[in-house]
Amino acid sequence: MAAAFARREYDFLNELGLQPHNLGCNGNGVWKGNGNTVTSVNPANNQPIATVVEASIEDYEDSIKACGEASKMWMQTPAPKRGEIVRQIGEALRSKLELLGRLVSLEMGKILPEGIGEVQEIIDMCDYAVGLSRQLNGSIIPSERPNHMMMEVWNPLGIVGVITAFNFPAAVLGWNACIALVCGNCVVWKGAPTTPLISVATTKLIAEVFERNGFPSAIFTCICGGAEIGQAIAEDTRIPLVSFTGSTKVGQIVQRTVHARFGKCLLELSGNNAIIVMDDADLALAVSSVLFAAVGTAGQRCTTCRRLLLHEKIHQQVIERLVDAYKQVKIGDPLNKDTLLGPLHTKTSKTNFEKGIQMIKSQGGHILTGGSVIEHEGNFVQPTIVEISGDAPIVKEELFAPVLYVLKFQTLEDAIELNNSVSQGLSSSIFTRSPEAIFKWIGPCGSDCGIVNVNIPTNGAEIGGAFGGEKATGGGREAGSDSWKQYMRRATCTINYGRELPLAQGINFGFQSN
Ligand code: UN1
Repeated sequence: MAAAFARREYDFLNELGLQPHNLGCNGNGVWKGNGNTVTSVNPANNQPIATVVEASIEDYEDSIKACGEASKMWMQTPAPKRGEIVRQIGEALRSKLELLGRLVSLEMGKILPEGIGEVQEIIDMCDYAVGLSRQLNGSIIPSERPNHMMMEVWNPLGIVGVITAFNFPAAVLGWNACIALVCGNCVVWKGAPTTPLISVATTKLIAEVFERNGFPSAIFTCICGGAEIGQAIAEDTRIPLVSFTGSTKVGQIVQRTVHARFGKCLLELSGNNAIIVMDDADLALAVSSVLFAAVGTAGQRCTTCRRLLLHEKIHQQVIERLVDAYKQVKIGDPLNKDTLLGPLHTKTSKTNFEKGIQMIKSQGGHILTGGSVIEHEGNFVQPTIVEISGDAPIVKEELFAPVLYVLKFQTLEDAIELNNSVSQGLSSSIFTRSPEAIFKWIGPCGSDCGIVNVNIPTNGAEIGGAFGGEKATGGGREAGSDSWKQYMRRATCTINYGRELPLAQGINFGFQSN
């Protein structure tokens, strides 16, 4: 008889191909795992959900070999055919949208609509990538030489390593994998060690599509593991591109390692995102936006709003409305319909919140609401608003929790300067009705971030745009727009179809062979 999950409410995991004990590496079409056994824990009560056996370094080696083999076939498959496979992956995900969304909510701790939204984000990426598979266009460039043709051709890289974080355990994989696959690359994915069930369930769905179509499932390889596997990917010369999502600190190590072997990196690192509210802003719109941006996902998005910059004229009014809104936020089980704020992902996150609050107080911060952990078996904390000086060192850091710093300003220039005064440069937003302020904000002397919004929150980006940030956020761009170019190598081809050898720059080399 099949073993049963610890709780009946976890039985839905069967429908995603999961069991109480799972193997975490799909090398060569066979699930295996000879590494550490990790327990996936429900952040709402810190009770085990199921276990996963991670990959050992030997498992990693086998899987990469199989992936490399599969790569030869995949890169020669016509791009629109690759798009067709990605279309079917989108369909497979659609058929499990609710179930997979529930798993995201259960294992990561975000509320159910956000869990489902995350899976929807991969589906959107699939749709986008299907269209893209017929538009990986190169270009023809006028040659200065007679009877010469110059053009750019885009070819696959081979294998793309994708290392994702706990906070978006599914969507960020989608941004990278959908594009990488239509571009003709195989994918090696290492999800966060604390969300292995999402990694395994997602990979099972994807592997099934490849197998059904007669392709080796090693084209999409999942390797559950910790830092050791991450390091192996960063060091591996068989992986020309490593896309990494995580902290600036770890990202810097990944970048150094990958660059040391002349590999390419796509980094999506820490944010410290601000919302500016001008005195002409629609305050109702601003308050609802700040609530979603600062409290959504329990403040664990890289796009979470951490700094609220308020014009002095509306400063007090916005604080009052916001404190009132914060008090109404329902905290609880992320799977419950009314919950707006679920738990933090791990016990360590809860401890970091406590340490952060102590630091805020020691740096002169004044707590306007919240500021405490909630005594409960899960990792719950109160959504918190803090009044603090913009110079306090903690304001410059990314505390991955629902803590919002409120700062006051007098002019738009001051607000922009404050926005740009941190090392990170991911997302930013202004609330105003003034065209002058809007265009200044998005222009050369405005926000220095990769995402520059107007009258919407800092988070919740659509997949059609390029996603990523400047400065310590790492400079990478994922998802839409022309991000696909990073997943391919550009060949500049000059073809001489004449019988002469005219040289560029008019150089006469003075030799003619008969
Ligand atoms: C992240 O937190 O790593 O824009 C990504 C957003 C989401 C993605 C966040 N679409 O908030």
